[in-house]
Amino acid sequence: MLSIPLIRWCIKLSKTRVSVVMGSESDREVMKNCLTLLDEFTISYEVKVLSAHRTPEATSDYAKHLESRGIKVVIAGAGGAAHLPGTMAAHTTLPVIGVPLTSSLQGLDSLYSIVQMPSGVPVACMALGAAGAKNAAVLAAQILALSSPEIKKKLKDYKVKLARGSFPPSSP
Ligand code: AIR
Repeated sequence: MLSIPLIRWCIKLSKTRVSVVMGSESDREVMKNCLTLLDEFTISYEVKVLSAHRTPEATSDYAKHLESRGIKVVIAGAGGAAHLPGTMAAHTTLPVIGVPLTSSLQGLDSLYSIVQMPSGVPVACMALGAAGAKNAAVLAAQILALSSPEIKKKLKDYKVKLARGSFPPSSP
């Protein structure tokens, strides 16, 4: 007989819909803003640390298999020469949301790396840092809500909470 926590874990595992990737462990603190909101929307996700430059083969291999695993949206956060979102987009037809993370050039390097994709390979570029990490979760929820009335409802509740000031604006 399976225990209830184990059953919950199995359900969560089978319904993973969002992949959250980041270029380094050092990005996790800011990307936690994204994970917290995905939890708020009860959207199941997996988190991977992959680098377009340090682990290029593992990154492309992971991106190529997302769709067949049932993932619907990719969120990719990176700093510096932030090629992770673009690399993900190169290998999948899933929507890719990019989060530029601040680095030595105050994030301008990551912003330009993510926003200026060549035609034919879009990445939805969010704001820099924590605000972008949060918005990535909201945009992912909005994409999933197109086929999920439950997530649509959560988004509507979220907007009400925003208007009430229950979700304070993020620090830069
Ligand atoms: N990065 C890692 N591989 C490629 C890139 N662009 C980024 C990470 C992180 C920054 O480099 O996303 O924001 C610094 O990483 P680290 O590991 O040196 O702290």
